[in-house]
Amino acid sequence: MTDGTNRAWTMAVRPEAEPSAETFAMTETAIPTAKHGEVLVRTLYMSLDPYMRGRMRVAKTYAASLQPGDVITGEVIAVVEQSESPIHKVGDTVRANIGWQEWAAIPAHEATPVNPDLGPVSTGVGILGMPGMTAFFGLNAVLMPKTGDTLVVSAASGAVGAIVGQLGKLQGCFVIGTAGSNEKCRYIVDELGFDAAINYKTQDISAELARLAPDGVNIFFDNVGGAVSDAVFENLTLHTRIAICGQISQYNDEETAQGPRNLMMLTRNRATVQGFLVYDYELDHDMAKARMSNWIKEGKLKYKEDVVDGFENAPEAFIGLLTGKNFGKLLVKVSEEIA
Ligand code: NAP
Ligand code: FER
Repeated sequence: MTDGTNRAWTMAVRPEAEPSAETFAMTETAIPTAKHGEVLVRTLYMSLDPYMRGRMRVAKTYAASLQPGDVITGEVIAVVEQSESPIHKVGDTVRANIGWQEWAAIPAHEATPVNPDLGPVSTGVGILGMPGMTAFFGLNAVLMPKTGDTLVVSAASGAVGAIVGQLGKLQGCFVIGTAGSNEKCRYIVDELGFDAAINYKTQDISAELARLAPDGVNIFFDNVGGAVSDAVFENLTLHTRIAICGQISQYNDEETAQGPRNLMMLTRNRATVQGFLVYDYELDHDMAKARMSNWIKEGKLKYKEDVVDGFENAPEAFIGLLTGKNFGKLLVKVSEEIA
């Protein structure tokens, strides 16, 4: 039960490189009450995602930067505890952008219902939420795979990458993933059915790609940038298509991003590079969620969650996300469904 306190994590100090414990501060306030048209929600799971690092820097982007003292941005899965709106009733499970906090009173229309028939509610911020939609639309709408294509995906054991590789297999691609440990590499091949994996920390990525894909890489779903991207660029083929989903290897660099360093490879191969954001395809998300939910139920699609227990552990978990400590979609479990 609650003691009436709402804990929140704020950005205390803007990080200059890797975030550290000093980046974050916990605040305690009274749990608010919902006013007319609002709902009071209690957080079950917080989603920790790489984009949050971007919000901590001063940058011109589609979303405003965090200022010192602001609650860290983020989506949560929550339960409605009080409703002053006909849109949601007490006990409903919803997804909401309330940031890293245990409770919030928000306009009812800012809480999105999570359909429990599609899967466990935590998947609403994972495979059936933002990361899953990123995989689905980045692959299908941007890269448009064809049967027989060789697909390379980086950060392949992660929330987005693991889904990209499996969707690629369902579409008849030869799928190679890169990941940062032998355990992650074994997982994507043995459990998820990827054709091959490269440990980018211990193997010569470019040489391995040349061996595994002697005719070159047809499509590349890039989550990391840096040295991994450079190695893939050395193994392109005619008309390779590249989707820039993210560049996590650069997120802790305050300097302006360097590279890519070998753009002539695009010229030689008449290759195409396209960046995209998951929000570009929002109108089609429900269709993709229904389809992916069926594939999960049919055993065609697997997902792994890395659930860290306890609201107080969010900063440490987030720091680990930027160094590969997570294994699967990173979530923080904040409270039980039944309080
Ligand atoms: P995730 O892959 O579950 O976790 C991040 C992983 O990145 C880590 O586990 C780590 O795996 C890898 N990593 C960390 N530092 C790295 C480095 N220096 N070099 C190479 N790999 C590194 O996270 P996610 O949520 O699925 O996000 C993956 C990417 O998608 C991120 O770049 C994110 O920004 C992007 N994204 C983009 C959109 C969009 O709309 N465009 C939406 C969602 C996510 P290893 O152990 O394998 O290194
Ligand atoms: C992400 C990385 C970057 C992401 C969004 C962005 C939703 C957007 C960056 C920008 O607009 O500058 O993982 O996920």
